[in-house]
Amino acid sequence: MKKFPIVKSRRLRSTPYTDRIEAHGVSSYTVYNHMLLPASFKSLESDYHHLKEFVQVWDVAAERQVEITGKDSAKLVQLMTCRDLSKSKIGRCYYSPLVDQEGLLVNDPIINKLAEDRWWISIADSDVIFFAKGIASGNKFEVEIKEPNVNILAVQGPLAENLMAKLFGEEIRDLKFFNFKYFNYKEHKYFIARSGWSKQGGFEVYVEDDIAGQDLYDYLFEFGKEFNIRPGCPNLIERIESALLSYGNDFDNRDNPFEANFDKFVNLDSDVNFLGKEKLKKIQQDGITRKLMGVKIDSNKIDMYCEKTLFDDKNNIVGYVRSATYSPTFKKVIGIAMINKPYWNSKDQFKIDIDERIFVGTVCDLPFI
Ligand code: THG
Repeated sequence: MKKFPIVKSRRLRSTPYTDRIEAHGVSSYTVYNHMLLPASFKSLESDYHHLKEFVQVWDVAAERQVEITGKDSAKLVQLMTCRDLSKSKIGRCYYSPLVDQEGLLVNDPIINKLAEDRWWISIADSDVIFFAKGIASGNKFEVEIKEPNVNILAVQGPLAENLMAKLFGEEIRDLKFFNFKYFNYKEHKYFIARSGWSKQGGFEVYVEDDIAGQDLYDYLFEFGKEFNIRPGCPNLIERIESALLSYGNDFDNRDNPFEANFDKFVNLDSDVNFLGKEKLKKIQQDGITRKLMGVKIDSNKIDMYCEKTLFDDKNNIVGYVRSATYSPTFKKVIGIAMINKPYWNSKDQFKIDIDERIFVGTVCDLPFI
């Protein structure tokens, strides 16, 4: 595939860490929430092996926050998600699908509860702020909605905890998965959650002050030498193997939460009020006819810039691959695909055209690892 440079502008926002990651050899970017998100450093495969063994610092400022404060903030946040947040606690993070009035997916953020009347919705790549403002205005809610200047640095990998303990102290080891707390280093205070878009373990630092963030970036590399630290970013191979879903790639506003395997986050039996609740009840009763599953393809490469159709031996459509990559662990292409119901049995075979050659693949369950 021919490669083209991407032109920077104010519309395509940089982050407080852009100068640093460019000095550290970022080799490609993607665009996420109208912002630069690094996609590779040394190479996808080199970054992948390193992430699974050591520790990396990621500029994931593109995971923007939508801050909702005020008297009706809890009502507004609940209206946007099909996950029951009525028993939610301050200091916790909640992975929560956002659904519209049709019962279709709008985003899959982590919702952080900072206070009863203060929430940060840590969004994937869609304009949640306008969705929130529309709902607030239609309901005449007393809320303030804004995008604060918060820029996340993720520290990911099996050595992340050891590195973070050196900076923030041993008590950071007690922070539980999907909990957050404030920790101090030097003169700054940092909001730190145990979370991150990899299954290798780690933390996310929600930085509220650019200078504090840039200092932290430099300190992490200084203290990280002994842990073989490297700059990194969400890794396509690792995240597909782990089945961490990507809004806009694996699912979007044409799909409902059952099709995206979000069943455990769709709380239809609770008495909370959210958009699309009745539609989702109907969808659940009728049953879905397609869902996201894994695919393995006997090829050593695939370029993904649009959905790729899968066919059975009679040329019926099996489904569509939405993300895929070569996996050095499986020694073949693995992907996430929307698969039609007759083909949900693991091991069902299909054909796929890659660069005008026909390859054979099989359907499988997620995650791969
Ligand atoms: N961190 C933060 N914000 C984010 C992301 C992130 N916003 C955008 C995007 N990622 C949102 N999507 C996801 C998808 C999966 C997870 C987090 C955010 C995730 N899932 C765990 C899993 O699948 O095992 C845990 C889910 C659970 O059971 O609660 O971590 O990465 N700040």
